[in-house]
Amino acid sequence: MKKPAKYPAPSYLDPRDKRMVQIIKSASGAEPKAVNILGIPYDGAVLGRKGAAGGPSAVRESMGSFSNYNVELGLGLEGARVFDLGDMVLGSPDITSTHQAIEEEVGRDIAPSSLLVTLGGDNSISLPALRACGKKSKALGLIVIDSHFDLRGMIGGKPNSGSSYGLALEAVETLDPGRVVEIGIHGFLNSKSYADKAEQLGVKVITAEEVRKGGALSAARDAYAFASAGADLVYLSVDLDAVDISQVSGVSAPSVGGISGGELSTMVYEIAKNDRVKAADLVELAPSLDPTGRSQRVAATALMYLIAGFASRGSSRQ
Ligand SMILES: [Mn+2]
Repeated sequence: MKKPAKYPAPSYLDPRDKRMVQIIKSASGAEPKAVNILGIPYDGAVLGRKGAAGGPSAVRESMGSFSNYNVELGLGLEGARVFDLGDMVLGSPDITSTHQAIEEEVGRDIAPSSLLVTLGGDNSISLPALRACGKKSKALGLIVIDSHFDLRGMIGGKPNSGSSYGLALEAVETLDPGRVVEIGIHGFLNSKSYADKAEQLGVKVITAEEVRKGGALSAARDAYAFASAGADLVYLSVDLDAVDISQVSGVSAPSVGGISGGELSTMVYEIAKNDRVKAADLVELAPSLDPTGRSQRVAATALMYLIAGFASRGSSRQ
């Protein structure tokens, strides 16, 4: 069961400026050759501060501010096929059964030649989404943009918002750590034990400082080359806490020294241009923790660039 998505009405009507909210349509099921958006308003597994259940509706609200054209990219989204499947209705306090429901829904929503974007929700939702993608692929690749490794195991016998990639590497047979990249790791935010685990597994790490020094475009290209080698499906997972606290404070664990919202947009655009990227998530936005609305704007901007990347597929602009 899903609750229909709600977008704001355009604040003005100008026939020469079609707004993005006039382009996104509701759909009851995933459409082929389209960006399909699914809300997962769940924060029952967050290790820190709650609020991510408000993420999907806050991102949609913020979409009201966008036109459909991007001067820098020379790209218009007027003809883009973008559908919103609505929000999952998740009432159970039980994490395992909630994750099962998410896995089944994501499995249904990966359509041919489409990109599914799930709006979290806490970072725990990446695990059932990866399990669903594992069943759709012979060789799965994973690109993570996050301040944290999230390579933990279960805590108290349960998955949590810091365990998604660690548990996915155990549970998803088609996910080889040699096709996993983590971008944006920085600061005093991770233990040595998990840094060692990443290295031992062969996970590629691109730190926030390396993104600043080498540029977001090159980081995204390196990451995609690594994650897609031999893969038939690549999953992109974006934890908004990768972005510096000056732009994103509305997350469970805000970080100083993170990447910028612009760098995030550049990276998700570059990665989403590739056909094999069939699913992505934007997680951890907790709008109640940022009354300025800035964090939700960063998240909505990242969604715009994911849509733009998809719309650029097959064009000469690649
Ligand atoms: Mn994180």
